[in-house]
Amino acid sequence: MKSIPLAALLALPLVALAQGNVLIDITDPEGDDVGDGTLVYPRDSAFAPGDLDLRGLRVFAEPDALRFEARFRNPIRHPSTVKAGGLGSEDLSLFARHGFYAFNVDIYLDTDRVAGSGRTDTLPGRGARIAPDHAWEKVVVLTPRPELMRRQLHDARTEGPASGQPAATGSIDQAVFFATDVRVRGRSVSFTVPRSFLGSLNVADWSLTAIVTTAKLQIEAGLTLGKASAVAAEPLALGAQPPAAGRPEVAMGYGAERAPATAIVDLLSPDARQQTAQLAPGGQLIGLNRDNRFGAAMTLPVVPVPVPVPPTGPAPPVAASPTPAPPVTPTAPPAATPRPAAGAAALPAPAASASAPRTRDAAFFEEQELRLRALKRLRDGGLITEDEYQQKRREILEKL
Ligand SMILES: [Ca+2]
Ligand SMILES: [Ca+2]
Repeated sequence: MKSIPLAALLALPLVALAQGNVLIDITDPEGDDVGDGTLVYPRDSAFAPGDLDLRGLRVFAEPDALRFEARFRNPIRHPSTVKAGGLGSEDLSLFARHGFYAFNVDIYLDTDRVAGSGRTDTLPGRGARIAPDHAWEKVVVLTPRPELMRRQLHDARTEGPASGQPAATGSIDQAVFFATDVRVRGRSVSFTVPRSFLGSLNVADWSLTAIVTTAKLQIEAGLTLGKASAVAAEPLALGAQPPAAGRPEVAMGYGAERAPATAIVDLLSPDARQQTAQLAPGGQLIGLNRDNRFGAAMTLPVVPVPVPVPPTGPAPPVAASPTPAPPVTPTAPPAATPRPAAGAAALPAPAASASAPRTRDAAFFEEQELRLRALKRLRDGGLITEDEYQQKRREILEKL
C-alpha cells in the first residue's frame, strides 16, 4: 500500500478529519448562561462565568452509535485541578471521575414525532416541562457522576410512588441513558450513546431539547449515612443544584424576588429570546430539529429579556491544586466505599446572602444547629483544620 505524502495529508481540511459525519449542528448564543435572565454565578471559584455557557451541540454518526458533543464558552476544567468550599482539603476528582464537574447536560429526544406521545416532564431536579408536540421517548444525560445518578434514580423508583416520575423500574434503563463513555477536549465534551438504547440512529428525524443545569458538587449525605438521615428525605434532584436566593457558594443565585421557574442555566436555542420565554413561569420547552428551527408548535410570545443582576463582587482566584490527583478507577462507584469526606456532604449550603436575610424561625435555627454539628464532624474527622473550623463557626454564630 502506497503511503500518503505528508504534504497531501496536511492539505486535507482538519475539520473534515475531525468531524466525521455531522448529523445535527445547533448553535447557542454566548452569554445566556443566566437561565431566565436572573441567574448569577456561585461565589465559589469552582464556577467561573461562562463555565456553563453552552455554545453548541453537534451529533455525529458512529458505527452503531451516536456521538453527542456539547461545546461551552470556557475550556472545561478538570476536577483534579479544583477545590470547592465545603469539601475540606479534597479536590473534586473524588466526586467527578469523567473529566468535568460543573454541569449536567440533559438531551430529551422526541423520536416518534407524534404529538402527545411520550413524556412532557423532565428529570427530577430540573423543574421544566416540555411541550406536548415534543414529548420525549428517550433522554440522554451527561453528568459528572453517572453511575451514582443512575443508582439514585433506580432507588427512588423502587422506594415508593412518592416522586411520580418514570413509572416502572424496569423501564428506566430503556428511557434514561447516563453517559459514561465521556471525552473532554478543550471547550468540548462528547459522549457516545449506543443504538441499543436509542432504537435507531435517525436523529435527523427527531426533535431534541437540550438543557444545562449546575451540577451538585457534593454527594447527598443520605446516600452514605443511611436512610435515617434527614437529608434522605430531600426530594431527588439527580445531581442538579437548584438556584438559591442571593449569591450562594456552590449554587446559582438570583436577585429577583421570585425564584426562577426551573433549574436550567442554559437552554439550547439559537434565539436567546426563546430561552427567556420558555424558562418563564408556565413556559414549555420546545424541541429543535436538524434544520436548526423550532417545531411547528412554536407559538410562544417573545418577551423582553430581563437585565441580569450583576454579581455582588469579583470571583476569588482559582485555587488550583499544585499536584495532579492520583489516578482513580473509573469503574468504582463513588458512593460504594463510604469515605470520611462524605461528612462534608452533610454541611448544608450557606444561608442566602445578606441581601436576602432569612426569617429567624424554628427552621432557621435548626438549620444553623445542623451546620454547627456538621462542621464539628468535619473537624473531628480531620477534614478541616482547627482554624477553618473556628472561622466557619464564627460565621454561623454571627448570624444568630
Ligand atoms: Ca449559551
Ligand atoms: Ca441558550
